[in-house]
Amino acid sequence: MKTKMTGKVTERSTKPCVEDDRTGISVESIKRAFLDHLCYTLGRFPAVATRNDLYMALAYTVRDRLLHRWMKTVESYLREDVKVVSYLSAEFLMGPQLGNNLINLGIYHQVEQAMKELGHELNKMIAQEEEPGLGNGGLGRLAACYLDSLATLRIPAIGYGIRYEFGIFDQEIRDGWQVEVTDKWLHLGNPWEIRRPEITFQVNFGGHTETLCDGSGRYRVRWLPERVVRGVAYDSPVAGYAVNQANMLRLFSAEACESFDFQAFNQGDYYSAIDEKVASENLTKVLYPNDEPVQGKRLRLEQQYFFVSCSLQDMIRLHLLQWQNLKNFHEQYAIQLNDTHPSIAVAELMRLLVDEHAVDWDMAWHITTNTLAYTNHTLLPEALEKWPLELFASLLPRHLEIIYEINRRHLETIAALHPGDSRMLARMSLIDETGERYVRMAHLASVGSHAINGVAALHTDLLKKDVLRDFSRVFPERFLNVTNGVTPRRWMVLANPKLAALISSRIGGRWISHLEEELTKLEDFADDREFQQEWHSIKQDNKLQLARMIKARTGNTVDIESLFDVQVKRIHEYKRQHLNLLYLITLYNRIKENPKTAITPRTIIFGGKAAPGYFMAKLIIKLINSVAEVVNNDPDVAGRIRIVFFPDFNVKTGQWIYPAADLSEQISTAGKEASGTGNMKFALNGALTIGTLDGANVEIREEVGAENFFLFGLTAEEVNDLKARGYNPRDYCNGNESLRRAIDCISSGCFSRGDANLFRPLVDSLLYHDNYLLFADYQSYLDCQERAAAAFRDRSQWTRKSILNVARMGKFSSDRSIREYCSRIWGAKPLADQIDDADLSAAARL
Ligand code: F58
Repeated sequence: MKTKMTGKVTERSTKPCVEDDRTGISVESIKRAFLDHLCYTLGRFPAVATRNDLYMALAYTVRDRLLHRWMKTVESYLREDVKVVSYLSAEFLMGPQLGNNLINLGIYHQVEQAMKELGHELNKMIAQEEEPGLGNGGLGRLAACYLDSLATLRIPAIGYGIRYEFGIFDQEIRDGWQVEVTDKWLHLGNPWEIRRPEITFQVNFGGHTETLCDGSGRYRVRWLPERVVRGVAYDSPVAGYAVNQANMLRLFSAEACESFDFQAFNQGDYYSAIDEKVASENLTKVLYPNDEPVQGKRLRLEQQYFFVSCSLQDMIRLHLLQWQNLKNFHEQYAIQLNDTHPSIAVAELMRLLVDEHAVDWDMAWHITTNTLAYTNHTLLPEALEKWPLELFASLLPRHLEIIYEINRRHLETIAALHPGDSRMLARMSLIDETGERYVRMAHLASVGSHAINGVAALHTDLLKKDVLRDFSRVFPERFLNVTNGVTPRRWMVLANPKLAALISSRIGGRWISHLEEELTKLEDFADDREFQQEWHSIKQDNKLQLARMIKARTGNTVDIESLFDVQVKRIHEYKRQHLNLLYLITLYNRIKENPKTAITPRTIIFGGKAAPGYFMAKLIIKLINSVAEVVNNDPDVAGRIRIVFFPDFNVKTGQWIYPAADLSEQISTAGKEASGTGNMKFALNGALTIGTLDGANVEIREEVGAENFFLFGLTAEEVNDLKARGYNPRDYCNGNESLRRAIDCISSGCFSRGDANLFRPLVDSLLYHDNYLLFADYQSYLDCQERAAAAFRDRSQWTRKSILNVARMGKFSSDRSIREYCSRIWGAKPLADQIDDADLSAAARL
């Protein structure tokens, strides 16, 4: 230990004046602050501190610096009378915070040095952090990237969501099967959040409504709930990159309104007295781990309403701190609905305005529709949320009344525009009455929003043609596309520091916050042999690092000279991990037929979680592991193909995996993947893509150039045509010898120790349905893989393509997406002033 445990400046300090230990960013200040937190926040002295203590002390040190910026930011909100963006999302997949915060605050190197001087390794402290897995996949991670960009662009914004006690499960692989283990991300404490016991809101459930006339003779409705839950805010600061600004993620946790039911307690029934407490707290206990909506689960609707109500009440509270009434609410707030999960906001904002704040209906509707905007993230019809009417009525009786009234007016408008078209009315109604009755949440969101967007050009097109066709015809002006993006701070600077440094060495560091303008400058170096060499050797370093992780987590040894061919994403039939497998089985069969066959050595890395109740997805994981076991252990293969299933793919492991990939698998059936964002993370880290014309792949290919992208498969239109003509997968199978052999292999038990039944459901589903057209795309995929393999053999050409890919990927920064949301949907502007140290007292109120 080189420094005394004291808040005073040490003898070794060279600075004449002492920096504030809560805000200072010199090595000395950081050391003092760290030791101070270790001692006085955690009650530990260095000699007995565990790795977690060290991580916590450092996290608190960093948080102080974030809070300082956050308070300054809030102060300038108040001063500048700004419009605030509220991003409502049931999921925020933030990933580990420490490393990212160090980068955004620009103190990575000072902190590394400070820790080194105290005898600690920063890397290990960063690795100690449990990631908050409060999301399932792309949608939740997109929300996190957007928070990063909002702060970086200095847009006043708040992320609103749910503080799940258990996030997405941890995945273990046992005997080749996925096993779900509960994610106890809070068990060692969460140093980033601040609980705000005084920022709480009541949320009602159930009961009934009654009408009354208020003092001024107005008709009013009162909701008499059966149950009341309290939502408590937890805030985590979100720093922008290289700016003096921090925004906030505000997550709500459910608590009982009274700790005990005193009546039951007095009667001596202790257990039923705490029943209600337990029931209330269950509300935010666990994230639903599905990548499709769980239809009809009461708790899920409770979660959605709970966080939406808390968030809207919070915005109204903040608004009324500054304004006398709510008439200009839509001028002060832009609320983005991240898919339909928060779409109950349409009815809740109306309820709060009309019932609680006595705003008349028309004015309330004007405010609501001008505040809300809706992003759709899926085209899969089965993924569109709808709630059984009975369930909805029993939980949210007042909201159903409001929805009926919205619907009445909405259908009146449609009827006036399309007289006599009763089928159109039925299709556009907020209530699905074709069988069991449902509330259609995408319809509710579309009617209640002034803007509706898809997340990639193709997706928005298909949305307009298909899922929301009627709405796009009636309200064409509401529809627009905002292609997704990812933050280069986490996905390049943090995940791939060596590549980031190499890029900066040639084009300077401005690219980190101006990706679109700056990254193209790399094109000049694509043919530079020395640069290619450096580029390649960084890829090899990243592959080596991943190889070590693979060894540690799976026991597999992989060769870093082989092509690292990676498919990491949720496991889903439409994403077609099993198409990748069919290719691998085909390669294997070729080797078995002729062990001398020349093939480009490949390491195929899969990763991803399956929804716990999604049988077919779990069977795909089992099949990957079963094929891996046979192929990896066959001496004929002689290391030319290695298949690895990397367990527990999440943000943290993603940060190791993307930078190490040579080839990125984006092979969904065209028309099914709304955008994809993994495709962007891979390409920004120098992987080439093998993919279909689906989601954002289309735009990635346009940007990087057709010659730098391995394209295969049917287009979305061809998929539809083929299905319309009548698709028979067996014809494809019988007509293609190598496909037939691959399928035979699986069904005869080659990969299941002779058990012909294990994979039968998968094989049968392909042979008899093949909903995602694997067989139709099989040959094209095979040919394309061969082209990729051949290209990889020419290192210099491959590296050139890799450089060009990165150079041309600037469009896919989430900064560009957020700029588009700001100008085209939200009408939000960056803060004008660079924040100074003005009086912070007003900020303290928030
Ligand atoms: C994803 N959706 C899309 N949903 O599949 C992907 O194409 C897109 O890039 C991404 O959104 C971001 O726009 C997605 O991740 C979910 O995880 C939902 C979670 C809640 C239940 C329903 C699915």
